[in-house]
Amino acid sequence: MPSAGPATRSTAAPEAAPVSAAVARARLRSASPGVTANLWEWNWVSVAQECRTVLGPAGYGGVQVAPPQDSVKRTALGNGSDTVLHPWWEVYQPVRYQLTSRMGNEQQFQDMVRACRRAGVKVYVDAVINHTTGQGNTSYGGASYTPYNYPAIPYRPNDFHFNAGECPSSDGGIQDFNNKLQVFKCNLVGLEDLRTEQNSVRIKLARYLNKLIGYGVSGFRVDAAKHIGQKDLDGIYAKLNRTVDGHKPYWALEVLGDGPGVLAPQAFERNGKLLGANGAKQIKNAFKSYTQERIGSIATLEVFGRDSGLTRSSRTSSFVQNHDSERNPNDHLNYKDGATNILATEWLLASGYGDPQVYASFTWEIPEQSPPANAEGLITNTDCASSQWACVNRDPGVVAMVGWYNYVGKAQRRNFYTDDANVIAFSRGQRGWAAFNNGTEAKQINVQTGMAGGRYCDAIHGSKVGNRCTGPVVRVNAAGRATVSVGAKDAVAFDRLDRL
Ligand code: ARE
Repeated sequence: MPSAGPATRSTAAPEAAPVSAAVARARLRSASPGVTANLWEWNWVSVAQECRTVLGPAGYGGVQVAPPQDSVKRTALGNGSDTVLHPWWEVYQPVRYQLTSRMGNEQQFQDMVRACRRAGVKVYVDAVINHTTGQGNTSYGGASYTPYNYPAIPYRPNDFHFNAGECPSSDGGIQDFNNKLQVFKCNLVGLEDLRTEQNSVRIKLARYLNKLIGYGVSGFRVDAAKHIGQKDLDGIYAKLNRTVDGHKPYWALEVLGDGPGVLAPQAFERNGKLLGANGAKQIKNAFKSYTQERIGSIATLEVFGRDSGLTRSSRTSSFVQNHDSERNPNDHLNYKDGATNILATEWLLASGYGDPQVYASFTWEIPEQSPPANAEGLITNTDCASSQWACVNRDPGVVAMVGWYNYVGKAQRRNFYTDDANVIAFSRGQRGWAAFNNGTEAKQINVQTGMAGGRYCDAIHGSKVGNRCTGPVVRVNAAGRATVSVGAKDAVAFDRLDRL
């Protein structure tokens, strides 16, 4: 008997049952981040609250937060089109390693880490260690500094490539992103480039990161890692302590673009995990192409990963977007893509590629817009009910796929089906099955699911309560086949735990 017709998505936030201490402990023991929520530029109070009420209960293994160190605080607008006093990017300009940022102070940061860990959610920090600031003389925490001189750390002029005469470009900046010396030793968009080959600089950076590790942080997204280079990254990493859970810290390197040779993301696979920015581009090209209608075809996603030219799955932190790429909508999906963005996020969680991240942040009209903040630039509490925030991490379908991800584990993809247009489906071993329809019409498919015969509750639109399902039920016959309706821009998914 065919399943019920395509169901409508619910928009309610997930029910929150707090995580028990035993479950939290078991999750923290794992060296893998599981599914991470990238709550970019949420303040620490809001991250803590989200860990307790949403991330922990939903089974997210980690949360990634924005750069927590003290940063430049702009005091005046620049010239021309500069209309935002406190653009989001202030936090990428370190001036001191005290945690006095737009997101909160050092005590609030520590409280956040504690609250998240208590909910079984590990904390990953965006580490800006390639450079200091490139402008200003005022910081959120009240540090004083001048160009190439940061007394609080301290960094002195000779701690920078530019002053040491090591940057070969005419203006001290990176003019050619394919030139090794420029990429490693010149200033990225005017940001003062640290001499990371120097032991005294490495010691100061490691001291900062080890402080975070001491607070319970489990690893890092390394900002501008390409500009630090393989050797210096290893030199810094070697100085890092183990995490409080006893693991070497997670180390995800931001190596963008398709630079030649040593500058390619693949050339850093031995030095850490790589941010899957090129993968995010392929995801966008599949889900939303360049045609007039901007409707993509996801049939291509049968191949995704090393075989489509990306870094290896085991070396990748994968995502549909991050804070940079969401501002580049020609190449990447973002929250403005609505159902397509949710569907792509659900697919990523099912795909088995990389350590998947779900991105959730504030909404914006112009790319440099500040996050919701007070007049001083301090970020105000996240309010998912307001149109100022896009809490993709709470979407019920996304939450369902976090549970699905946790259950299927590393099971191999099997039973791949595609109509060669815009519907794909596959199982992960015999543990779970999912279908994705990126088209604008509902579609009924008859497929081999690879699952044991029985009735399954579709986790995207319902949940199993006792032996009943609050949403549509999929009937899998004794041979593993099922007839399933998949709604337009929608998914159907179940794992063995969803069997009625
Ligand atoms: C801001 C102003 C600048 C000003 C500067 C210093 O915009 O005009 O000169 O401050 O005063 C973010 C923003 C920047 C901002 C910066 C500091 O994006 O606009 O500058 O914060 O506040 C390359 C790097 C890659 C880097 C991108 C931006 O390889 O690492 O450029 N991305 C990271 C972050 C950014 C962040 C920084 C680094 C700096 O994710 O959010 O900048 O901390 C090709 C190349 C890539 C290149 C890419 C650029 O693909 O191969 O290497 O990325 O183009 O699009």
